[in-house]
Amino acid sequence: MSTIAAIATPAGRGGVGIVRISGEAAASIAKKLSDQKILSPRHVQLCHWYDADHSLIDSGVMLYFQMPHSYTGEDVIELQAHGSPVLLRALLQRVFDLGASPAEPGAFTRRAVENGKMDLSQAEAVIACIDASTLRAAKLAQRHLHGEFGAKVQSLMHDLTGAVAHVEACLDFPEEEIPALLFDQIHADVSEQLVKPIRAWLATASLGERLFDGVTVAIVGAPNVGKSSLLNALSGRDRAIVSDIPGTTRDVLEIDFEVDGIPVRLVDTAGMRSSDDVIEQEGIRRAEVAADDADIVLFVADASRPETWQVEYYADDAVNRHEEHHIDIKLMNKTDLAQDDYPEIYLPLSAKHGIGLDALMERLAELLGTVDAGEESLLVTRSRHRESLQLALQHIEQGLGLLGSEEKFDLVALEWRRGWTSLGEILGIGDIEFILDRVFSEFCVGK
Ligand SMILES: Nc1nc2c(ncn2[C@@H]2O[C@H](COP(=O)(O)OP(=O)(O)OP(=O)(O)O)[C@@H](O)[C@H]2O)c(=O)[nH]1
Ligand SMILES: [Mg+2]
Repeated sequence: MSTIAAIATPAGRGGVGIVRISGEAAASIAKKLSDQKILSPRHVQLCHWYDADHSLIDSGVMLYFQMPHSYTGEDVIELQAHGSPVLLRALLQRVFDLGASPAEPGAFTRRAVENGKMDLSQAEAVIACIDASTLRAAKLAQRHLHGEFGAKVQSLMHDLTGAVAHVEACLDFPEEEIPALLFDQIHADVSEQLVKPIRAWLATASLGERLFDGVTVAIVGAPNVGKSSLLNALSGRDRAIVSDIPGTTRDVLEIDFEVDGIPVRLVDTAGMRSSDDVIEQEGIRRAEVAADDADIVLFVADASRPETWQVEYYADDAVNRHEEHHIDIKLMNKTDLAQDDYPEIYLPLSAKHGIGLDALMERLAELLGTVDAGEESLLVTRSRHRESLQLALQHIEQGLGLLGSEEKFDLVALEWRRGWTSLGEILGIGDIEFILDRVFSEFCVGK
């Protein structure tokens, strides 16, 4: 494999910038580049790095990780230079001139997988760690990185191998010699050790994926009910313009916050009503789209104006298809002004005085399924893993269905082998070139 190099720190200025080199030529490139002619593995070496004309590019710290004790499993050099984009580019160019080639996104981690340093699910945890936007998600990714997730897949694969072995052993015997009870036992074992846990595991996927992908929550309702006030109150920032003039918000406004560690994009929209104003009409149209696209829709009404309570209030309006929207939570705002009887379905709120926000957060958490997360380390967090688990389950269940009929042992074994392959794909076992391409396309350069 060629020797690769890239800047591992993010683009832009910073205190320190790192150039990473991995491969056979890494050490010799480092020696040619610097005034340090003896590399000492796992030691911090202060050095100067020079250009071809012997002019100084930068000075800093060099680290040498000798194979196989490195991230990639190859010889790795890290040059910790000043975080100047121009100097880092010059340093990297010099490394290229000395024989390294540019690293593709994720190339270092891909080599780590190919050299057996980590399995594919751990490599995905690396990107998940980097991409996580809440601490809960980042901590979960850390646990996957340390192999708890992979270990569970391996134990399923182990149990499935056992089941295949049992079935295949039966193939070698004439039917009449196989005790009928044996099949009941295999059936029970596979149901208990594989079907049940995989089903339970798959049930965690919606929360797991949400922790990383996040959800969108749209706030809709009539003008002047306090939608923008709610956005400000929830985010704790004075972000949206609030006024007593109906039709204040005309555009769609988004802010990011979190509910129980789930990243939430909160979307404020224009109040819905019929309007002759073309700009307001466009705002209302965008509000419709935002509500359509949202995972969760909050409907806000004004306690002091009963005409804003009914979602049907909008129904006769040509521009408004509000009734068609799926509304998840109905909120009665301005309960500080009026306590009139309103339908029980509404959660009471006063966005202006911060009342009712905790109950709203609780309801949101409930809807997002964050409660009862159970064993966090075992959450399925990636669609790729979910798809492989679903496929594995399908094959295992198909095999189970065939188990009753004795002529079909070979088909049972075949289905279960397919199931095994699907599980293996999660860890990157088997013919995985296309899976590697899919996984590593999501990485950044230098990782
Ligand atoms: N008394 C009281 N007034 C509130 C409350 N929430 C909002 N208001 C007031 O209601 C008015 C409208 O609030 P906004 O947040 O701008 O309402 P909106 O729904 O975003 O209005 P549009 O953008 O026009 O659709 C402002 O004067 C707010 O101060 C509340 O809980 N109690
Ligand atoms: Mg508004």
